[in-house]
Amino acid sequence: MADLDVVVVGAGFAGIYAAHAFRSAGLSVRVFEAGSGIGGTWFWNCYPGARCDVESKDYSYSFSPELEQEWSWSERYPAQPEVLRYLHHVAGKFGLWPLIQLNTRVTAAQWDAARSEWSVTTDDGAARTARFCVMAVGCLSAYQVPSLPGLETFGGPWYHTSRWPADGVDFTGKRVGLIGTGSTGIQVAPEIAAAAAHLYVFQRTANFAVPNRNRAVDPEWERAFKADYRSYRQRAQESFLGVPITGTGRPALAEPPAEIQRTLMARWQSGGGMPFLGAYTDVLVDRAANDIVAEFMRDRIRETVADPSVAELLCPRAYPVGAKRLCQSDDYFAMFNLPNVTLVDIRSAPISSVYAGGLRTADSVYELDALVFATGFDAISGALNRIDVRGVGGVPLTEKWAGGPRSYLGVAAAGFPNMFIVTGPGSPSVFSNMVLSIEQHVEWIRDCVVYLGSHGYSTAQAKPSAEDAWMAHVTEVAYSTLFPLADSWYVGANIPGKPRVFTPYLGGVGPYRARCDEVAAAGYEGFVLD
Ligand code: NA7
Repeated sequence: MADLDVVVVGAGFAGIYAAHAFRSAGLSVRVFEAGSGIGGTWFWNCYPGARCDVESKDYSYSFSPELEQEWSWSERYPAQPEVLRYLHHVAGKFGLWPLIQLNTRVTAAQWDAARSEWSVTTDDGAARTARFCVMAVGCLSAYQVPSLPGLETFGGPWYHTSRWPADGVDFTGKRVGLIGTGSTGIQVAPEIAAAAAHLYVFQRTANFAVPNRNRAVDPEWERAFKADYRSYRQRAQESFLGVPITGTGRPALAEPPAEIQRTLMARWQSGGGMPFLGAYTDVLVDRAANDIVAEFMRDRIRETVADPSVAELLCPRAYPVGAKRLCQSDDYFAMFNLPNVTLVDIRSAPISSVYAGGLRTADSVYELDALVFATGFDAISGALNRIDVRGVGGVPLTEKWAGGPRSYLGVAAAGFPNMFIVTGPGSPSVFSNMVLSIEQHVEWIRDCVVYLGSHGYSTAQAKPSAEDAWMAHVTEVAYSTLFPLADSWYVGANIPGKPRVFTPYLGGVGPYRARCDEVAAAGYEGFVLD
């Protein structure tokens, strides 16, 4: 008999809720977490300026109305330390600490067909067996540092934003080089600029950013909002993104130009990426509509950045707006007006090497005391591929995914019985409010496990045909939009050699939930139950 009913890998939002959900269903569960604290992505990404780009009222668990009422967020967009405090509160309130083993990295998971159980090995050499293995490893966990020639010779310290020293870094008086201008680079740059003698921002691709208009939560507003929280959550579950936003419901191309400008400006003034991009129905599917919004955003850069040549360099042109994650910042573009900030274009003159005293590009040399990499992640599949997962017949997951990650509904992979993935490839995952999607996935997986037990089954395995059909649907939906036009981490383009597959499901959170419910109601259609 297996040691446990369920092993959960990872103690971020997903693993924490999984611990609660499985235990509440009467199952024995243990969570293994590599970090020395809970929080997953929110534990590791403790760089200055780290902030969620989904509003706190949405980026929070909905499973407990009591939790919902008792917790107060201080800001519209929560900063990393507050997200961690929230997760600690949740773990304490629901008595989850005894279920979580920190400082323990899962290195391997092997399916034992004879015993119908998983054998899970951790880096302390221990092995546990469990009937079910739930991978809650996160979509943005496996960070990447580009292999720059000579990095090992650099005389100063270098950091990746996703492994930031817990006690911070003092850049006072330092010349700092920042590589990476995605969501993370845009958040960390103004913080470094405020302390450093000089900040050099090495930009390969200019990115779009909308203002946050972050602010303290008004207690009056909070009271009124909380009175309606339940029905708000219901609307969120049925929505497209997991956040109920109100668009005009019209295509931009059918709107008079002056009206478009008024609408976009109103949304720009109130801040936030989802309401801005969601203003019109055609922005993410029609290039002409997209161009109107992109030009509006470039105009905002031009009116913010004093030096016209710097402004032009900051104007994104390489991809349709929204096709890469839309960045959010209140101070990134204005930062380039500071005398101690220099923008360096490494698209036209790439970085050639790092040397002891700094960094060389194709046309210049930059003397630096410290380097910061905000260069992103091997997203969605990276964390799972770093575990030696072996399914039926000892087949490695990396072999199954050699042509790109795939799964049925984003939660189960053919050939890997009783293994479930929370927000895996093919799930709305990063294209949704992650917390809401995590709750939906965990509850669906829990219900499946309970169903197996109550119907006398011991295993569930996705059928290859169901997986093929789901991934074909994921691809079809993606290619009906502008998303595949960008070299983004959504398609794995940021990782040299990674197969280009669009894995997040763009069909919407509400329809996805409905499909999952149908599958369950049909006795787990698309699965072989044994
Ligand atoms: P991203 O969005 O993947 O951004 C990484 C940035 O690093 C981006 O500007 C990249 O330029 C740049 N990059 C990556 N590799 C290199 C090399 N080799 N040389 C120069 N520049 C490089 O990661 P983030 O951490 O910012 O955000 C990830 C998600 O977290 C975000 O989408 C939110 O969902 C939260 P590129 O664009 O590839 O030219």
